[in-house]
Amino acid sequence: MEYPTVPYRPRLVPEAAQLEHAVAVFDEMNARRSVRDFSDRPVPRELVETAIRCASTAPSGAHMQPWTFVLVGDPDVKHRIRIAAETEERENYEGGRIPPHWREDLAPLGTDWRKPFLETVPWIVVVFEQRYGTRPDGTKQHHYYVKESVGIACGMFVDALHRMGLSTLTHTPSPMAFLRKLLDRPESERPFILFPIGYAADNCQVPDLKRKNLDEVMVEVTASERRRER
Ligand code: IYR
Repeated sequence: MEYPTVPYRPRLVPEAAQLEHAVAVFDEMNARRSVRDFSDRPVPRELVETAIRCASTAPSGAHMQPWTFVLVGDPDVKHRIRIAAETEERENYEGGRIPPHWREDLAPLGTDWRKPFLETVPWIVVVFEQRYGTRPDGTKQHHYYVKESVGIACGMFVDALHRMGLSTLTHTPSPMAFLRKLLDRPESERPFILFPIGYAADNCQVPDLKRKNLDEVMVEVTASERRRER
C-alpha cells in the first residue's frame, strides 16, 4: 500500500538573503560544544521531550524510525547508570582495555573514568537502536540502515538541544550493553549513544579545539579532473 501524497512546501529564503542566512545557520551550529561540566539547574521535561520530537523527524531506512529515546530523570536510576558507566570506563582507562594509541588521542581532552556529570544533569537520554521491530500482530518487522538512521537522529537531537540553549555530550560508556538491562529494554534494542542533558555550568570550560577547515573536509570531483588523472 502506497502512502498518499501531499504537497511539500519547502522553506523559502529570499535569494538576496540566502548566503547571509546560511552563514547564520553555520554560526549557530559552530557555537555548539560538547560539555562535561553541567549545572544542576532543572530543565523542564517538555524541553527534552520537544528535542526528542525534533530528533524523531530524522529520515530513516524505509521510514521505519528504528529508535527509542529512553528518558531518565530519576536520581536513583541516574546513580545506577553512573556507577555502571564508571565501572566500565575505569576498566578502559586504568585496566588497559583501550589500546595506547586511543589513550594518547584522548589525553588532550583530559577525560578520565570519572563521570560525575551523570548525576549532576537533570536528564539523561539513552538512544537505543531497534535492530528490528514488532508489528501489531506480533510478527517481526525488518529495519533498514539502522546505524545510519539512528546516527542522523542523534545528530539532529544534539543540534535541537543546542538551539534550545541546552548542552549535552555524546557519551558512549563502553561497552554499553549494561544499559539494556538497567533500563529494561527488549532484546531487539541496542544502546547507541547516552546523552547527559542540562545547562552548562556557569564556569564551564571547554578545550580550545579547532575544527577542520572546509578544504580539509571537502573535495570536489569534476569530470575534467578525473580525465586529467587518467
Ligand atoms: N568512552 C570513554 C572514552 C572516550 C572516547 C572518546 I572517542 C572520546 O571522544 C571521549 C572519551 C569515555 O567516555 O570516557
